[in-house]
Amino acid sequence: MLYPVMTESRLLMDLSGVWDFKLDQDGEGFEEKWYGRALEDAMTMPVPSSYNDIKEGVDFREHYGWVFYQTTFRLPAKAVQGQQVWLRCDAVTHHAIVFLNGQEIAQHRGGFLPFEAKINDVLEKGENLLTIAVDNRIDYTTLPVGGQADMLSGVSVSSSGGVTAKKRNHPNFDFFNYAGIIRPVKIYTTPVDAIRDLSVVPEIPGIETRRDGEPVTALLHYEMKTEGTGKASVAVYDREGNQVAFSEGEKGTLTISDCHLWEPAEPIADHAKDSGVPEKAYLYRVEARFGEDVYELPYGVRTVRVEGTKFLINGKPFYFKGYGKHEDCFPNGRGQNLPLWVKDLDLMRWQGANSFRTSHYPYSEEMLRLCDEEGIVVIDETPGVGINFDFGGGANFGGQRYSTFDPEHGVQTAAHHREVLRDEIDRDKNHACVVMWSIANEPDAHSDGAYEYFKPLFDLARELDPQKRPCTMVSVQGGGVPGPDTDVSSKLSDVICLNRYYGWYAQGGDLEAAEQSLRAELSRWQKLGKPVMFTEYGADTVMGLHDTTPVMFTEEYQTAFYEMYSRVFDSYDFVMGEQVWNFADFATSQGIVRVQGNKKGLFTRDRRPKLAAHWMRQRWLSIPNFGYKN
Ligand code: BDP
Repeated sequence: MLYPVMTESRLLMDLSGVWDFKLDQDGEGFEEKWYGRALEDAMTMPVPSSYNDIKEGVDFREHYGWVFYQTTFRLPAKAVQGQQVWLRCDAVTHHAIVFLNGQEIAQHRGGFLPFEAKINDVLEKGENLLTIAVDNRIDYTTLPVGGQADMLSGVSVSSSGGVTAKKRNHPNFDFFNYAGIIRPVKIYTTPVDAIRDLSVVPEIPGIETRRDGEPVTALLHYEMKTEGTGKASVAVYDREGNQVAFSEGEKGTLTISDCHLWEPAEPIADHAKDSGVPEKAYLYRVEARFGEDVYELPYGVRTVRVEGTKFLINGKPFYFKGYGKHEDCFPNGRGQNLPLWVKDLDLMRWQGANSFRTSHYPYSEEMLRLCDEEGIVVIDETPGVGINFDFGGGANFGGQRYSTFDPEHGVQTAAHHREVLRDEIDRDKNHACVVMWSIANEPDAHSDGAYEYFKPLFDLARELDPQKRPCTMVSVQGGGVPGPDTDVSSKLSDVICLNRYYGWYAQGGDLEAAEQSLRAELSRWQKLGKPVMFTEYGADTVMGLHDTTPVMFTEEYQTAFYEMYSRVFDSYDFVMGEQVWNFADFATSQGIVRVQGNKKGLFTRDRRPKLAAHWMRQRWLSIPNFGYKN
């Protein structure tokens, strides 16, 4: 699905603002048709934002079920006359039903990807009443997965005698289940004959043997999907606005000679002198035309490929330095926060990082566009998290010991997983920053049924992605002796991505033993001959806790933990990346192992650096983006 932009043929209106809002605590909103008239006794609520922390009280934070959002708008008649008019929701978490003037126009499952509906037939000339009902319930059929009791609380429903005051969500994942209209709602127009999709695939002959600085010719293979009739063409413009390539037809190849490649940015040496737009993250403007319709795309030209134990960007071995992250802040929750995201990328470049993973769901399109522009490399993850019944018992807390993929009692997410993967690739396929798909985070990769569940998803990703990026699934520490023999990612992933907590959840406080286990495991993976990177490793650290002996939770321990892991990574050539857990502290459900959230950030939730952030900065500034391990 194309990101909506304003062009000479398309209008774009953003309905962000303060909307009316009501919790449907007694489950009567649909029966009473709240969507058919102005919401009674409504309160104010910003859009976009999660609603949970905006208003005070447990009823908001722990709400279970539906809420209703409502706003009104009028469209300028002349501007929409003779045009297709679309309403687009960038993300509504997790399940949405959209009504316009009392009529249902869209339903959508999944909280992190866009959906849209053509609204011409329902639009009124004067005021239009838009209502979005949002459900935050998660269970065995949703992604992320909800379980039967809190994964983190350590208190099962059965051991409390089955007593629960109110129905609640029980996330089988370690981040707060923020909900609401978390990204903008937009209206856009297109002419009747219109471009519906555009995909652009780079090919750079000779890239693998090219020396830095040598001129390159790039071929861009493009394909448009259109509706109606019209003449199609695509042009490419450089940063100065010069046309550098042109081709006619809905499908074709554009040739850019002396092409500027898109490359990950260098760290910012001097923030005051930095222009903000890294020279290396070069973006062209691709302009597609079909009849009267015009669509444009910022586009970076680069190649990505795995060869042996190397991850090649533009034919050169890239070393990932960065983080697992979250879209998380106070009080927006997972709601769009442009100032924070720009700040985050600046902090990354301050720290010498070059990448992050969109743990554990697709991030906002605004963020990916920023990463294209700022030269930050992204591993793009689906919301496939919590597909693991071994995990803290959260999904399996009654003591049943069902297997994750048990056909009757296990997860029922396979069809939805295909749906989100399809939509995510469709949305993000053109981003230069996206270099790999992560199909799931820490699924149960050891049980019977894991291969059968994941193989079709890998096949689907490889089939759908026009750029054929590498695919991975992020491996959990578990399943007996961790390593390639028990973990199906060894068969499926192009890059082995490990989340490891030796020195924290295992061998907590004993970094010497942790180092031995880490080395032992790495030598097991080495035999596979695939690239290995760490997508999580970290220690909870409460800012301000210090000790002369590095003990758990202190800033000294976090630093010692990262020193140990870094030493180990440096001694294995096939380890081609390190992404710490986490960029910043973040909110989680309540539980006995979380002190107001997960504290494994290098930065606090309000982005102040812990001791280890400075240590990591020294390390990463000395590691080049390319050729670190040759
Ligand atoms: C891993 C998960 C991540 C958690 C992290 C932790 O992938 O979501 O937040 O561990 O426990 O299991 O900090």
